[in-house]
Amino acid sequence: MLQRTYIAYLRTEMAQEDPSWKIFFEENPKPAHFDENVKLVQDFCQQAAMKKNRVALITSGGTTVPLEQNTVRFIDNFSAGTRGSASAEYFLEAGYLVIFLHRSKSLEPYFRHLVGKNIFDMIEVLPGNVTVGEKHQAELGKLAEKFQRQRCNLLMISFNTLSDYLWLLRAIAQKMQILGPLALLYLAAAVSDFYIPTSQMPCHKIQSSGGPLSLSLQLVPKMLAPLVTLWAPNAFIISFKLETNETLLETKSKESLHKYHHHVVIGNLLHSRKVYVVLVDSKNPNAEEIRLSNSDVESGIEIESKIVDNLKSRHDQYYANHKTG
Ligand code: PAZ
Repeated sequence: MLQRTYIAYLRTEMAQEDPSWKIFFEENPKPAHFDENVKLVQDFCQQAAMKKNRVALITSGGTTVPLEQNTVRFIDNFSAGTRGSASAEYFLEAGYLVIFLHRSKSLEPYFRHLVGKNIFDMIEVLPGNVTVGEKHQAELGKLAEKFQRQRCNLLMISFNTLSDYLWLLRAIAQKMQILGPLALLYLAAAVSDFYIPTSQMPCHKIQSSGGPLSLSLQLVPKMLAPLVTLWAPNAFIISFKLETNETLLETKSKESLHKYHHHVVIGNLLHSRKVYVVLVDSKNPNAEEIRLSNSDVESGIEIESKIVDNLKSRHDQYYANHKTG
């Protein structure tokens, strides 16, 4: 026990001494509406802490990396927000309050079910009367009922750029400290590993008259280290690892877990992410797999329902251990 505490102390010292993440925040200004958003999060967490509610921070969607300060062009990270928005619904159904930190205009809980549908095909317009068409009533009614039941339990905060995301992630994690082990962080957003510091970005649109463009991108400091040790030291933390090469999936997920010492890494592959994930933790040498069968998929089961079930049990255990010291 003493040895574990000492190791945790050393990690905290190391994260504190590593200047790279601090420099990032010094060099990149905070996003618009930052203070208002942080106040919303603070109030949400204070209410939850008073009622001893569990709160899940879910990050979702991809970050952008602008190439110009007045941004016309940017580099994007792949993610539609399916994982995050679906998971948010399952965490809400499991009794969590949810802070949904998502890329602006990516998929959102409940509303995701309407994407690709034409609202004008769903309504009937008669003189002086607009109603939902009969064949859509059951589906829309069920969705609206679920959303209305959960809307007070859901706080939506949005980002666009990598820098917006990191500023908000740090502030939200810090505000969640008040919840101790009731807090769960589920980091599903696809976050760029490379960026251009504001000081090195041209102010105006890059002109093609300057010839072919060469870009030099800096490495983004690894924020999981300060997140785990300094910003959210008592929270239950889950990160995702996206790979395209199956042979690397488990090793890369384990490497991440051993480097940052958080609780679970969920590995997924770009093309099978909706039906297959591996979960690694520090207690089990073997990874746990979650795989949907064809019949699961046909009956509309989403892999996020199984991921959230699995994580809820792990969080129960973590919370129980924390309480007994
Ligand atoms: O949003 P989506 O469902 O299209 O994709 C989800 C995902 C693949 C971005 C997510 O599961 C994930 O792996 N996020 C972490 C990505 C990363 O390694 O940075």
